[in-house]
Amino acid sequence: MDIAVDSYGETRATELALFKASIEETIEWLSLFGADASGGVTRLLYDASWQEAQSTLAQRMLQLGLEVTFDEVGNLHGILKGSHSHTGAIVTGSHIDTVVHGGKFDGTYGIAAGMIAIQHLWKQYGRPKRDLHIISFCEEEGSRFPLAYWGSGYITGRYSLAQVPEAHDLMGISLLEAMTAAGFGAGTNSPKLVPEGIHAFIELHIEQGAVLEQEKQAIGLVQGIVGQKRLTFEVGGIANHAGTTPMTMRSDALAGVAEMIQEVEHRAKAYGPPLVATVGSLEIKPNLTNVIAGHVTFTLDARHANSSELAVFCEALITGFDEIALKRNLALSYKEWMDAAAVMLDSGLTQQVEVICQRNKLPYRQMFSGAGHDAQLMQSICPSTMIFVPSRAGISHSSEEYTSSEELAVGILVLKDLLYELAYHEH
Ligand code: HGY
Ligand code: MN
Ligand code: MN
Repeated sequence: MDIAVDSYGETRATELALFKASIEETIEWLSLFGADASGGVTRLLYDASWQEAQSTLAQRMLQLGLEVTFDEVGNLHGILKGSHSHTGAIVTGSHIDTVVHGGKFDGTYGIAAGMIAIQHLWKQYGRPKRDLHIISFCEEEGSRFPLAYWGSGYITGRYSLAQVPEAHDLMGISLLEAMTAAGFGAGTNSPKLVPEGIHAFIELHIEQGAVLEQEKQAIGLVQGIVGQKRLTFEVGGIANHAGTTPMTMRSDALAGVAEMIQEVEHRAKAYGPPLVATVGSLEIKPNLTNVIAGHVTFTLDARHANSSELAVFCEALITGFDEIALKRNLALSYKEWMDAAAVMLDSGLTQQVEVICQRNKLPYRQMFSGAGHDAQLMQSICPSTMIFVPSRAGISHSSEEYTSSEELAVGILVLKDLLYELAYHEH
């Protein structure tokens, strides 16, 4: 998409070309950490590729001249100290972890863009008034452990090391064990670094949907982020011989779960947008051709722009599951391990971004985010906003995830202007 950024003519065009080259290089470089055979990226909290990505990012931030440190849970902080630090930091950033076989841009873009924007601001305007503070959040996806937003949850007080949540990965390794093995946790030399009195948080991110591309918009102003619940269900039946067990004498856990999954799709379609509900993972035991499944574990991811509607939908769905289990003589239990409330982001910051888009004659639109983000938590401790750039065909959480470098560069231009307004002028 060719964006006419004509307000400053030559200057902005040169800037965009620099941003384009830098973001292309940085995204390609970061995608090497956890590059997998599917052509995607798999970087899970505290695993080897995660450690490599965070430590080499730290090196890059040091080379930029930032003050660099890791906090207790492994969030990476890069700070350009301001002349009036006490007036509250301007924080930007996103998450370094990915889903399994994820894309190169989800999370990574916001970190790389923040580094590029801060580097250019420092060069062009010198030291800011407020600290310019970038965070590479250690975990947002919930891909390795049944727990999400570990990084921003630590910063915002949702999680604390005084009570590390009981969560194990598929290998049975606990969050505490993995964190300790990676050199983090209470009592390590990484400080408890929770930036005090943040003045504003900005997250630049790919849209992960198709709206901006379809409407040929360059920028999405995110008014709010949907609420999200994630639950794991256990369904117990009776493992038995596939050949000798009559159809009328079975407690088939998998047949029961199949009916429950149909129930999810049926109820979600009947409820209507913006509600979405997904069963994304399934584990069958003993998972053999000639054995009736005795136990099935599956997950539910349900989202809605209104938290109480989301709760009503999930309660009704679980009642439906109970009825299916009763009818089929199955045991049903579940654990809700994520409940992120729908949030409205800061309208004042959104208006500032809107004026920047108008000044640079960028096509933009207001929108809601169907994906969860660290900004969803940061809004609980400081005014927060998000800036979206288009995703090709709306694809994300896939090796097909793509945004052109031109579109990424325009996002950096908007981020840079907003950081300039917030950090170099004290309001
Ligand atoms: O799943 C999400 O909404 C986000 O990408 N973590
Ligand atoms: Mn994601
Ligand atoms: Mn993300």
